[in-house]
Amino acid sequence: MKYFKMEQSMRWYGPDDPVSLSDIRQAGCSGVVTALHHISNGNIWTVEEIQKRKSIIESAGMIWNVVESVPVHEAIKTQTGNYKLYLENYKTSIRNLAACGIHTVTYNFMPILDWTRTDLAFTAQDGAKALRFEKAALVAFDLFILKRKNARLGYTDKEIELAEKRFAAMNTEEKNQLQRNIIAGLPGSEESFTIEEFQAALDTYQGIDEAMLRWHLIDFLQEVIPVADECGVKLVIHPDDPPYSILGLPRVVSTAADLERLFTVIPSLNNGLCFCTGSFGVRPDNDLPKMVSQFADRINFIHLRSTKRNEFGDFYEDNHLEGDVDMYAVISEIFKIMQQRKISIPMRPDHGKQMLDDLKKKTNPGYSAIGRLRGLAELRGLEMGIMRSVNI
Ligand code: DNO
Repeated sequence: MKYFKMEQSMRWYGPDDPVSLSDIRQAGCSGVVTALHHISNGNIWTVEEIQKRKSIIESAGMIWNVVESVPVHEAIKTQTGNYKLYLENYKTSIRNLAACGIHTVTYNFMPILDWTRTDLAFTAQDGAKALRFEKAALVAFDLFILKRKNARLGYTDKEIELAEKRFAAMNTEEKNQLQRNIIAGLPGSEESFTIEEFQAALDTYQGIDEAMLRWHLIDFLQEVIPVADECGVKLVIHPDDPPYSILGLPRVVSTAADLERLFTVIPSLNNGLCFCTGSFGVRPDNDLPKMVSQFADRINFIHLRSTKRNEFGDFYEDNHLEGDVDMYAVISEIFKIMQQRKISIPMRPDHGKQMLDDLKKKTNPGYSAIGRLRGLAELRGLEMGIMRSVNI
């Protein structure tokens, strides 16, 4: 009996990525997930540029199976300035990708910041380095570095007290590092800010609450999904990371209820989901295996990783089969939906610790070769175990 398995893929940041296509191939991948990072946000991805990237990947013996991401310009999220032009450009990029045979496109709708961590080199118990989000550090940044107006109103007295202590214990370099980690742009986020620029960006969200941002997302989808339908492209939204509001900014893609609304308003199956276990898994009220079955026909791309949270709202990125995510239960559900839909869904091991030889190298935080290879190897082993047990 032939079973459908996840399509093993890895993210590649393009020709400047210290991890090469040959490394990715040796890790056992057939798919490469990438983006044209050199095209600035809002501009058109031309057929020529797409083809160029595609042929580099194909010459290395793999396929460009998923775009991550065609970023949504801030003006579209706030519906200001030139946003209509950016919407048209977005549609053109989708059409051009389809013309080149690339049919899965990831995006997110997080205001200003893409994913956020406070510590990019947290030493885990085993000596490897992991990414971490520490609530007290984020609150300290907000109150004492950014000094956002009325920020205190969003925190409890206890949270403020912890942040004060945390900040008092930091030296200048640690404060600078914290600021860089939060606003200087993690790999894959297309924007980078100074404190002044960041404050100006925050100001553009004055008056935009959750309800309004949700409408802007729906308006965006109402424009682009018909184009996706016309050219057979699956758009997949990446959830908020972390999956709740930070720095007073609204966030609308954090829970099953958020997704349900989006899919009800725009039912086309090309209005899809990038199921990121690491992002959703930070909230204990997100039941991941249940969400896989609830959104079975929407999931067209999968990010697998696991976080470990504590009672203060901190979390760090644990080994892929450890932490709070029940990876066995998640992959079992994914395996089931792939057989029902009779498709292989592209999957990438999301992030990985910096470990072994990579500790001596300059790597993109979360995207070192060896940590991700470890994750991928464990995940495919788990999938094989699940497959062989249904086979018996
Ligand atoms: C982080 C990534 C995100 C993701 C975007 C999708 O490691 O998962 O940067 O690519 O949010 O648009």
